[in-house]
Amino acid sequence: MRSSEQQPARPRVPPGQVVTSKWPVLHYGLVPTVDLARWQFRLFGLVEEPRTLTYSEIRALPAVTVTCDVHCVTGWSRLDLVFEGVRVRDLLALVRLKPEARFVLVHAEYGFTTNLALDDLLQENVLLAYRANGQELTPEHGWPLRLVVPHLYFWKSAKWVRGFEFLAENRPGFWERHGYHLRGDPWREERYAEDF
Ligand SMILES: Nc1nc2c(c(=O)[nH]1)N[C@H]1C(S)=C(S)[C@@H](COP(=O)(O)O)O[C@H]1N2
Ligand SMILES: [Mo]
Repeated sequence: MRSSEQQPARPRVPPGQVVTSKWPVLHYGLVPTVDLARWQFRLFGLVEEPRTLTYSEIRALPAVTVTCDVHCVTGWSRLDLVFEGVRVRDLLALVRLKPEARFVLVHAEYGFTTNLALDDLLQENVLLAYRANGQELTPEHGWPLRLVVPHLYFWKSAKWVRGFEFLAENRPGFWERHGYHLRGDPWREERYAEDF
């Protein structure tokens, strides 16, 4: 029994989630074949000057390591994944956002998209990752580059990312257009859009 004065400790896993010791592979469609020589990452939309980075430019940026838990909206959670890559905050220092930029549409291979508020993208633990658990990402987990947004459901962590489009208004991405929540906070069980 907890005393009436104490706040209950936050549980490790959000409501409705079951921990798995595996790292499931989940995505819509096929794993893309990527030609690194032609690969680029685009920062565009509401920026003063759009910017395109090559893969070696991304890999040359300062790397950070983030250990986090991930929560898939289908109900599994995987604890303590260790991602290594570029902090999105640091990457965005390379462009000047226009003041009206408040949202981001994340673009990935084959037209996959997901939307985020700029505030969510700028959280400290949000990475563009190229390594996980001490090894290069495998293609099925998003190599050569994936987004990792640990504080939101894992569908926001787009694999095979190719760019960020900065927007004044929130534009739903792939899963969001299919009925998933616009933000997707697992602690509030923001699984589905209210009006579906
Ligand atoms: N490009 C792309 N990224 C994606 C998806 C997808 O369908 N396409 N699915 C998302 C979902 S629903 C989940 S749970 C995670 C799964 O990542 P994992 O396969 O590395 O566990 O990827 C996310 N990123
Ligand atoms: Mo998911």
